[in-house]
Amino acid sequence: MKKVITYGTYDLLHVGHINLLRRARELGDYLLVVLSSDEFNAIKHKTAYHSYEDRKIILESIRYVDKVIPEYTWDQKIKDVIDNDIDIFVMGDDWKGQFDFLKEYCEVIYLPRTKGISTTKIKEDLQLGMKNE
Ligand code: C2G
Repeated sequence: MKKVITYGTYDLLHVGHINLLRRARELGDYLLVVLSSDEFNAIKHKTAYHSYEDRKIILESIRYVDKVIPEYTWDQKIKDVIDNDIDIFVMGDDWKGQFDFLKEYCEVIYLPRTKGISTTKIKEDLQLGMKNE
């Protein structure tokens, strides 16, 4: 069984997230999502609208996702890859190169981001009373 791992906040779920999760899952047979805790989001200078618990329930309902565990620090990736017997690490290419240190432990793949959508854009557009054009 080929196991894939990916990380993220996954707040205000949108098609960019789904495209990433679908492509990541299609690279193997099992997808583990390591979901940023509310405390870790603060370290990333992000404030999620949904709590960790709600973001976890939402992710677990997605057909491409097999398991969700918490992300507490920048430094847990090597342990996560080893402990979960991971074959492939996947992130959107806004992170290109940032996680190449994992190549010692698994395949590292950066997938093209989905253009025109982001959680930040959703928040900004809503404040302006706009919809996604
Ligand atoms: N993504 C994407 N296209 C978008 C928006 C996001 O492909 N339009 C991808 C990102 O590249 C990332 C995943 O969706 O791989 C989750 O995005 P975020 O929730 O913004 O994750 P981020 O805050 O980048 O967390 O340790 C790593 C961090 O936890 C990554």
